[in-house]
This record gives sequence, structure tokens and C-alpha cells, in this order.
Amino acid sequence: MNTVGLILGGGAGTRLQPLTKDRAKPAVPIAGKYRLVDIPISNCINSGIRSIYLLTQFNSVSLHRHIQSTYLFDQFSRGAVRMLAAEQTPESEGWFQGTADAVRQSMKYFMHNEPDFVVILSGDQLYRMDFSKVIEEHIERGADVTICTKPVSRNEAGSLGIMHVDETNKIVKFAEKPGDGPELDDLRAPMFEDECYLASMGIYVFNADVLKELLCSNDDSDFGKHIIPAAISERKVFSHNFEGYWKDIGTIGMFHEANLALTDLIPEFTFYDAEAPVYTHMRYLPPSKINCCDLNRCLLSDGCIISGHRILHSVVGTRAVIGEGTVIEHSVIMGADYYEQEKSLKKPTPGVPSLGIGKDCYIKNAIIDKNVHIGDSVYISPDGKVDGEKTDTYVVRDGVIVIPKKTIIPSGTRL
Ligand code: ADQ
Ligand code: ADP
Repeated sequence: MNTVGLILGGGAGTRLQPLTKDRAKPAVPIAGKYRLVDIPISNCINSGIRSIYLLTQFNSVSLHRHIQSTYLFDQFSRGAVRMLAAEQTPESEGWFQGTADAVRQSMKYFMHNEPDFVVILSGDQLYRMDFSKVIEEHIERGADVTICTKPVSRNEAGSLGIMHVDETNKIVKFAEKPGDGPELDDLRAPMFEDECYLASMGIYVFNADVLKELLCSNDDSDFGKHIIPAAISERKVFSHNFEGYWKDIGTIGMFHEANLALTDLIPEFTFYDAEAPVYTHMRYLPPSKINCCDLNRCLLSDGCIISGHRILHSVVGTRAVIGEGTVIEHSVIMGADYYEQEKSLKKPTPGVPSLGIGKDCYIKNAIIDKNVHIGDSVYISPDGKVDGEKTDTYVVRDGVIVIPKKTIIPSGTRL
């Protein structure tokens, strides 16, 4: 069976700003040592899908480097992860107008080998799924399209695609992001006792010829708004009921929460699974060194030098350097792409703190992006700030303070 995996790597990336300021969304680091794109790519590889296309709006240096250096298939197993960035051609303006438009513009590349099935995936979700099982069920049912679904509560339902199915799991009704009004009342799933709604996970299996027909018969730009509702009225569209952990991590709040949830005693999602590992770039970093710091409920990546006082309920990324007496709570520290001595042969610039986080700092409810220079006795917390507040040094979103990549914060600063 010839299956292609398509990963929708993100539109303008506004919901994850400022993490997407200098990089494409798929390149955003997660869990200290991975990048968002490692999740759908690993799910594809572990499901036997080795022809993978990543559709992005722009092809950032970090994304390119990551894909090129990580997903090296050998000549015997055949496979490739190809990046398709929105491009200017005589037929198009050069920017994907929406998800369906991104897939339509990329069709000439991924249809080249005449696949039987196309699996379409979001690039900003945390889950582990064996797509080969979904495809098996899809074939058994004689489906044209299969949508992976999950029951969700009412407060989540309004911002997702919600559907009704019949007793054979054929989808008979669908509303994209119905909001919290009367439209949602009518969509409550009758088969569950609690107030539950059957939501689309934005993960689709299409028969390749059906996908082609659906996309070529119009110029609709979006899957959720246009292509899926049209398919439901004209084609055999089924629901695949997924039972595992699944989280959308497309906003700062959800991204922060999903990272910190990995530090739970028994996390709902774990990156450790011998059967279906999450792959990433091998860096050959030394073990992390801890100089008398109290670490509690933390994920600590490789190559760190931690001299802090206390780190609680936090994720610490590769090559993080944290000075003596510093306290970090409920935060995601992304670490650094290099060690200071590697990068600069020249002397440190006067007035610019060293790479990493200095001494006696206090950091709470924060995301500290990579390669920051934070001095000594710096205080960083979203307390007392309003959502949406933004300066050159920080952005506050969903109750989390985000320090953008490469920011320099002098000693003694109080944010
Ligand atoms: P959303 O995730 O809100 O809902 P959408 O904004 O279309 O839908 O994004 C889907 C994926 O495509 C995301 O990973 C996004 O980053 C990416 N994307 C968006 N625009 C893109 C573009 N122009 N080029 C490349 N990639 C792009 C969808 C479904 C809902 C379902 C939820 C589940 O429409 O029905 O409930 O997913 O999260
Ligand atoms: P402990 O709980 O062990 O007494 P603290 O939580 O007081 O430790 O913090 C230790 C370090 O963190 C101190 O050296 C201090 O510099 C820094 N710190 C803690 N809270 C703050 C704060 N509100 N403002 C600035 N720095 C703080």
C-alpha cells in the first residue's frame, strides 16, 4: 500500500508568537530536546509511512537544519521527509491561503508516485497514534475519507469540528467550530452518558483520488470549513474513534501546559515508548551537571550546567546554564543551541550577561526561549501584567510570560 503523510506545518503562526517570530512553527522546541514536527513525523515512521511531506509557510534555517540532520533514511528502507514551503509560481501568489490551499498547491509533488492513501496531519498536536490501524479500518469500511475523533467536554467543543455519527460510525452531521451557542446544543453526542461531543482531531485519511477530486472541483481554502463539510454530504466519511492521549498545543497557554504536564509523576503522555519512540536530532551532548540544586518534578535535558537553588515543575532544555541561587518554577526553559565558548572566540561584550540564566534570579510561569542572556538577580513573572502585554523583552499570553529567543536582560531587571 502506497501511503503519503502530509504534515500541515502551520499558517502565520500567530497563536504561538513570539516562539514563531524567527522560526517556522514545526521547529518550535518541545519537552527540552524535541521539536513540534518530531511528533507527527515519528507517528508516520512508526506507522510504516515513509513518504512524508511537511507543508510550511516559510522554511526557517532551524527547521531545515533539523529535518536534514535528523531524518536520514537509508537506501534499503527508502523514505524521505520533504519540505514544501509556500512558493511563488505563475499560478499562485506565494502564500498558502489555508490548509486546503496548502495541500492543493503541493499536490503536484506528493501525487507524483500515485499514492493510494493520503494521511493529513496537524503539526501542533501531542499524541501517539498508529495510522496503519486507521488505514486498515478505512479499507474495511470502504470509506472515502476517515476522520480521527475523540470525545471532548463542552468547554473544548466550541473551538473544534464537532460531528454526529450513525451506528456504523458514518458521519452524518458536522459543524466546524460551532461556538458555545445553540448550534452546539444540537451536536451533543447521544452515545455518551456525560455531556460529551465527538470532535475532529484534524487527522484525516483520504483515498488519494477522492482528495484530488475534492480539491480540484473548487478553490475552497480550508479543510475544516469547506472540504470536510462538502465531503460529508457527497462521500462515505467515517469516524475513527481514538482513545489515547491527544492535545492541541497550538497556543502559548496549551503549549506551556502540555510541556509542564510531562513532569507529572505518571504523565498522561510519555516520550518514552520502546515500541513507538519519538525521534529527534542526535546531539551527542555530555550528561547534565548539577551543582547543588533542588530539582523537583522536572524534565532535564542533556548538556546542562545547573547551579541554581531550586527548580520546580519545569522543563529544562539542552545546554541550559543556570546560575547559583536561582529559583525557577512552572516554567519551560528551552536552553541554548551552542555553548558560549564555542560561539565567541572574542571576549564577552561588556554589559551583556553570559549566555543562559544568571545568579539569584527568580522565574515563574514563564517560557524562556533559546539563546537568551539573562543577568543576575533578574525577576521574571507574569503576575500583575495583563494578557497581550508586549515589549521588546517579553510577551504575556494566556497567563504565561514569554522571553523571545536571543533576548538580553541586564542584571537587576524586574519584569
Ligand atoms: P484548526 O487546527 O483550528 O482545526 P487550522 O487552523 O485549519 O485548523 O489548522 C490545521 C493545521 O494546519 C494546524 O496544524 C495549522 O498550523 C496548519 N495550517 C493552518 N494553515 C496552514 C497553511 N496555510 N499552511 C500550512 N499549514 C497550515 C482543525 C480542524 C477542526 C479540528 C481541529 C483539531 O479544522 O475540525 O477539530 O483541527 O485540532
Ligand atoms: P527559599 O524558599 O529556599 O528561601 P527563595 O524562594 O526565597 O528560596 O529563593 C532563593 C533565591 O531566589 C533568592 O536568592 C532570590 O534571589 C531569588 N528570589 C526568590 N523570590 C524572589 C523574588 N520575589 N524576587 C526576586 N528574587 C527572588
